[in-house]
Amino acid sequence: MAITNAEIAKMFNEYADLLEIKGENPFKVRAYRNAARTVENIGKSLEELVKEGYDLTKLPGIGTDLSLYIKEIVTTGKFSKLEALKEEIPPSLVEMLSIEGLGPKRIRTLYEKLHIQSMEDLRRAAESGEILKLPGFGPTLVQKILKGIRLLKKAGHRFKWSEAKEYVEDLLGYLRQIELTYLEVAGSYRRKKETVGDLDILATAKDFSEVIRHFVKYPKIKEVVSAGSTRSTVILNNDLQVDLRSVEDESYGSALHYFTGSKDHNIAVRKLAIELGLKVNEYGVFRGEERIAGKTEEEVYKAVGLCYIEPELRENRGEIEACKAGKLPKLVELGDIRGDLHMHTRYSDGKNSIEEMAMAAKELGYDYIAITDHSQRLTVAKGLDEKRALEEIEQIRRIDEKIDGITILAGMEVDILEDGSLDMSDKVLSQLDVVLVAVHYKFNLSKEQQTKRILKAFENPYVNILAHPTGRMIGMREPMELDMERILAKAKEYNIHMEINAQPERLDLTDIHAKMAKEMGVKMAINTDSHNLFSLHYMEYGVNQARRGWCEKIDIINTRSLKELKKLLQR
Ligand code: DGT
Ligand code: CA
Ligand code: CA
Repeated sequence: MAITNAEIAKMFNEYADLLEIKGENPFKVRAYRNAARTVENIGKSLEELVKEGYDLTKLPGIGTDLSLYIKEIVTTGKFSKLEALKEEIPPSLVEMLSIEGLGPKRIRTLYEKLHIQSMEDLRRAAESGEILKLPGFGPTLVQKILKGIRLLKKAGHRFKWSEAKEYVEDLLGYLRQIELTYLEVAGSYRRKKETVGDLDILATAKDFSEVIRHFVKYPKIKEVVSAGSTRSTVILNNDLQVDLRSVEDESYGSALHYFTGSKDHNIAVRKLAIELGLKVNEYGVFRGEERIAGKTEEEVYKAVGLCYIEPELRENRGEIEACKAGKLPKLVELGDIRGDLHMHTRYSDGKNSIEEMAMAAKELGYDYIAITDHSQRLTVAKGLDEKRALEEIEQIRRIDEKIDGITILAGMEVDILEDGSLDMSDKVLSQLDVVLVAVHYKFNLSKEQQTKRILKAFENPYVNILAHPTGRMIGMREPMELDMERILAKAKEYNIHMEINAQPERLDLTDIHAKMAKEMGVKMAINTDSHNLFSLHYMEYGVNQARRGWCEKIDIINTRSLKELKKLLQR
């Protein structure tokens, strides 16, 4: 693992902070800070100096001990003394260092005098005014501390990809008002992760300082955290952090690759490079001093003996091996989708009529949709009893007859009851074109019970699709405990398909489960579960998740023609 001087300096500074919090000898603390400064400023890679056998003690401020620590860090990537010290000190105290106004000395005072060990302790002491009694702690500082705690809390918050997208589109539009050579959002956003921590934007331009000046004037900014010559960080009104960076055009591909991540993917790529005697970083691929690639990502991959890998696959979950074996998937695309097999109407808890949903889907260019209102147990959703179900089927048939250019399939989202039986009679199920089954209550059964419940439901011969299989709601509800492998094996046996539910807070199956399903030969349907005609476009989020799950067109049943789909809906 290559390590930069900046990373080494950071470790020494962190170590100095911890020593200071601990109340160690100030001379010792200063020695590490000096060493950090030296490391930052030598202008030559310490890693290379160590490789060349250079005597590090010749560097200012580096004695025998420090030279050994540098060697340790360069060879292992770790500073064991720092790791050990971290064990000793409550992690919250370290976290407090990121609060503006709190340095190691003040944190030590808080710990010693008021026994503050957690953020909660700190907040209470700040709010009660207790902190004011300490020497050097005035009202302005207390306000700063309270604000810092709030910011830290928010930092733990991740944004749904769909939420981030709204901001991204607006922000990119704004940035394009000035002349840019390249502009791209990298990071987890580009990898289409279900949630993103922050946005990492990469841009190049003739005059980058102008880009930064323009960027920090974006109207939706709440706070400009920093604005340097090649880099700026801001917080948007919704608390989403955005990092904007620039590199030279000739490094653009390398920087895009580096900042797209994931970190694990980058590390794996870097390892390959090292085996080839190359060095990869955000500036290029180098053989010695010579840059051999870096303008495009394709070039970077080629230089380390790989083909281009789609961002959604860059998680170090086998993509590098697959590429080498010529087995990378050709990922499904939004344009491959020919219909949507899960949506609700006013017959249950939807907001639009069958006709309105069909017309909206036709606008999207779909060949077919399935109307899948809820069954009776879901009383809050005005679920259908047998009589109303039959009535709706009749309606669907009539409207399908009337509307040209799209086929409306009669379906239903049937509740799986606690004992695994279905909330609708076979008499009704036998008349439907597609039957979705789903769990909507009793999410907390044991893994064994929950798995059995679903497997029991699969035994009903009319079941086609398991909707939102784990029931998770991002940030709100944990997934049910399930033996997914057993469920997928049974699904394969019975020709039942899994849903990738495209609702931004569901995205269920997850990427990992989707990959597992694919590997086990289970097909999936990407469905929006729309409750009004405006959410039919959620399909994009489902496709993102499918792509992260390595799915190809062939793995997804609603990429098929109606005729082929109907075959897949036979058991
Ligand atoms: P996020 O923001 O938490 O959703 O996830 P990312 O993947 O966007 O991570 P972020 O914003 O911390 O960093 C953006 C990319 O920069 C990351 O995907 C890979 C690269 N990167 C960041 N830190 C490191 C690092 O320490 N080593 C390597 N190799 N790459 C890094
Ligand atoms: Ca990020
Ligand atoms: Ca970032």
